[in-house]
Amino acid sequence: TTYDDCWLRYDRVDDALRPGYRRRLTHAYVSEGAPELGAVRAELRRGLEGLLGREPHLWQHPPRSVDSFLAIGHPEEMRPISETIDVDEAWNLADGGFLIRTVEWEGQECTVLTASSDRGLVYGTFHLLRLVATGEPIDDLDVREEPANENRIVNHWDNPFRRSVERGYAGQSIFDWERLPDVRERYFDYARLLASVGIDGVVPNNVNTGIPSRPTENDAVADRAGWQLLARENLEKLEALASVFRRYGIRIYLSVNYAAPIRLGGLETADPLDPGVRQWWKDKVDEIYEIVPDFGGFLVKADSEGQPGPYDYDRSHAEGANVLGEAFEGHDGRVWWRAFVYSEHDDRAVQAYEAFSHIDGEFHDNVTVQIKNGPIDFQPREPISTLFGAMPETSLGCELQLTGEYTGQGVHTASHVPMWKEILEFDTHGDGEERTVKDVLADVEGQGIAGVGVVGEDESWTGNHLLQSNLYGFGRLCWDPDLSSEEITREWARQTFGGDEQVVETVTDILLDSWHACIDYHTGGLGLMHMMYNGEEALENHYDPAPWEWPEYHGATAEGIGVDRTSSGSGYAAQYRDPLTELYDDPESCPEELLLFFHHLPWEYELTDGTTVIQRLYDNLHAGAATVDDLRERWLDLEGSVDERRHRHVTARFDEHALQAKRWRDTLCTYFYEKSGVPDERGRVPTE
Ligand code: BDP
Repeated sequence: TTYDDCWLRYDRVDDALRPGYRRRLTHAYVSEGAPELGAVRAELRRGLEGLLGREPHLWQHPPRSVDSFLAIGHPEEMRPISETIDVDEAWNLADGGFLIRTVEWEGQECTVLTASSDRGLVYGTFHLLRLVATGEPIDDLDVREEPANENRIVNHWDNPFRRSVERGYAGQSIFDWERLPDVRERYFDYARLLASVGIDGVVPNNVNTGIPSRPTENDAVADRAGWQLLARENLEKLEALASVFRRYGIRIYLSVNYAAPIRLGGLETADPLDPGVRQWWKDKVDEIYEIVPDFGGFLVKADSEGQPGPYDYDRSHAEGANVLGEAFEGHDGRVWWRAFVYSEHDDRAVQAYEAFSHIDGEFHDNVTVQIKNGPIDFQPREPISTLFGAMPETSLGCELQLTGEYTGQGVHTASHVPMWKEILEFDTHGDGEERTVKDVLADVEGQGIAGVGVVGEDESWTGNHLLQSNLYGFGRLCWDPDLSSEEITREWARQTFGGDEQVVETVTDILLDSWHACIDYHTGGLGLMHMMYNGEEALENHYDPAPWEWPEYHGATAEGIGVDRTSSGSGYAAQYRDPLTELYDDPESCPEELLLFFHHLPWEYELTDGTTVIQRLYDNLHAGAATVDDLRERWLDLEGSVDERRHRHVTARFDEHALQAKRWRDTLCTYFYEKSGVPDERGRVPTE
């Protein structure tokens, strides 16, 4: 292949460990039947050949002449499993869960891998291969794993046909609709990457299904936008894609356009209460299932940024979503309805809550409301969306962004894993007691986590080799939000860069330190955000600094900075449950890292340690850029320990990252100085 294997490199394990692994894994008795078991066998061959230098012998019955073997299958299908494992325990595992145990069977040692579902066997296989790839012992296994989140989905913002990727920084879309139903090797490899970390759903097309995101002058493909994927001829293509992902236990979904009954069905209206519209959606969903029997469902961006929706007919979002939910009755599918909706309110932070909190409990069972982690838009750090504490009667999904739209776009090394940890661990105080976002999510049926995709045609998949860790970390956290950022990052580094401890430690530390640096040089670290350049629509860049462009987001004036979002200001703080409202309302108790998100304060307002707001901004902006220099140095020190190709690639990214961090630092420092007239105590910010 010409593209990278990411964390599935399966580099040869240490000589000292190899004999032990070989003994246990060279003979494998694997059940047959489901397409997933074909994937299990193929991965064992590929993985063990790489790791152990020898392909395993695959058996269709228990191998008798060997001391030790691996058995993979469903609890009742295979005697070495049914006779050594509590079959009920295995059947009762949540979908995707698996057991791996070391047992003795008829005088032979046996490593048993079993699950309640075919995808569980796939996950278990990847888990076992990961243990080997990270040098863990496998002689006495007792593993029981179940996913914490029921749905773990990647949302691609890929524009079909034109193959551009909205907010994609790693080249063209990997999905080639013109050539489908021909399938590409890349689909298999992508499915393997996803399944290896437990992701079970893929939405291959952009939520913006109607308007092309990057218009060109002669836009011949504008009429071949994502909404057309629902057309019969494209459903055949969809099935070809689904047939690849199905082997890895992954279901395919579609982003749909709310006006599809008009655009595609030729109806006069898309009013959700119109009987003809209801029937049209029902027929369409039935038709999809005839072609794609394990279709996952729809993702909908409605009434948002130019997309049509139920507001066009004066209907609520619950009414809008339920017509789709009903269409899925009798099918195992789900509607993911995004809460990314603006309202009339001046403060954008307030808006999604205004549109959704009052319709809690009104959604059909098979509708999930998908909420972005923060109230603005995937900024380097945001407070956690108030909606997570406000919709106890609704299936909720949390939407995260894997791609670095506002965190350096495939160039900057910015791990999102620590940010996601902070989000999932945040206590919403939902029902008056401790309820973290991860608990809120885990408690209802039909819930899950969705991540906006990051891959493209680039040989590195993600535009920067180190950013593969965000795809890896996303899957691992969806599976087990209790894992620490450090565990996840180490695991990833070990599989991606091999067993040299110095390399693993350095890469892990670089990534763990990268998020704070990113916050500091992009925002000054006190809760400001959205200070990026937008530009002409066709160029929308969101990459360069331009604090003058959207002053309403930072509120800088001659007197002070920040936005009053307290209960008596825009009211955003009042959308939280107690005691959060109180906490954020008072600048004395508001956490410093969000202070200027909630408060407009004088430039020389004193922080707890006596430093002024303006001085802290200068200091943080400088600290962020300095950390990037340091991350770059640490990476440069790995020259010779990391293969040249990847070392050179990441070095080039770091060179640009270091420049860009200084550009942000200098632009923001100068802007704040010009607004405030207060010089930097340490003389770093030019005063003329
Ligand atoms: C935005 C992104 C835009 C997306 C939108 C969304 O910049 O590209 O279409 O979020 O999430 O802010 O729908």
